[in-house]
Amino acid sequence: RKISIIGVPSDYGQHRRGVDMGPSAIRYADVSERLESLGYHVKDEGDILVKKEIKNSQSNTNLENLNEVLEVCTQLSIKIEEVLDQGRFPLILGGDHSIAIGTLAGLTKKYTNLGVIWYDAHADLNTPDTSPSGNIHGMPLAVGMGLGDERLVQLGGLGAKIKPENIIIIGARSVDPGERNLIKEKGIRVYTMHEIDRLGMTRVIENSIAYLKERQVDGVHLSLDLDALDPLYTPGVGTPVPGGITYRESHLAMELLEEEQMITSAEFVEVNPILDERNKTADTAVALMGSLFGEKLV
Ligand code: DIR
Ligand code: MN
Ligand code: MN
Ligand code: MN
Repeated sequence: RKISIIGVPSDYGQHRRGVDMGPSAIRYADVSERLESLGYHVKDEGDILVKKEIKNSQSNTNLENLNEVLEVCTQLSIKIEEVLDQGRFPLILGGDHSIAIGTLAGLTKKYTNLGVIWYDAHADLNTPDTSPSGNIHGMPLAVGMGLGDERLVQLGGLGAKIKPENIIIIGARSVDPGERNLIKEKGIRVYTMHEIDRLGMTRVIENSIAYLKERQVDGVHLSLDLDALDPLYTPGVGTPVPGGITYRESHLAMELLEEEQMITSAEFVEVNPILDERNKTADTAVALMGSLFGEKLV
């Protein structure tokens, strides 16, 4: 029961500054204390070094800040490998969701049939060809499958890291046309808000667990974008989308995953304290971590 916290103060995957302060906001919300109180040995590994450069707002590419994202993700993947070698649970604090490219690269040094639960309002399945924004935070899941820019795909090892049939997206309600095509083409399992409303979160998670067991995964990574929740609960995100998952549904999801003891790594991303209301979004992130790591009222 050892957890390593890794902060990744990067905002290079999108256009809104401030998300680089996410790790600070989450630490301010007492993440270490919360997890220690549950009996874990928590080591805060500090932050991955992210050089602060003046972003080129004039840039006109479909891969914004590519070199910076590559550098951050390379370092992160190395750090995660190190933490896994020590037998510790990697808990990554973002930063925008582009960091997941590094996370997946690091994790798949150990896990060869990794399952991924992508808790997000978005599918993050764009490639430079389909991206409407050029923002790399909209691409990490595609990169994980080996699609998109070669430099991103080759990061930390050869090619695809995860199989499309090992991915489950939960909470989607803003999906771009290219992403929709990819979901259909690859048969990726998606629980949109419609399915969450219809089945209820209990069945969504139970079905997800059964699905991943059937896939015989050797680990499951939870990549939780705080914009999966309704902006009512997590206003401090760069791309809020109304009609999201509730606070209680999210706790329930974490509690059900904890019961199953299936999650082997997690990341909480897109916390932007500049856009937030009195650190509400970081507080919610830490509360959800509490449930994910076994907090019980009685
Ligand atoms: C959009 C937004 N699909 C894009 N993506 C976001 O830019 O590719 N992902 N916000 O979290
Ligand atoms: Mn731009
Ligand atoms: Mn995302
Ligand atoms: Mn999102």
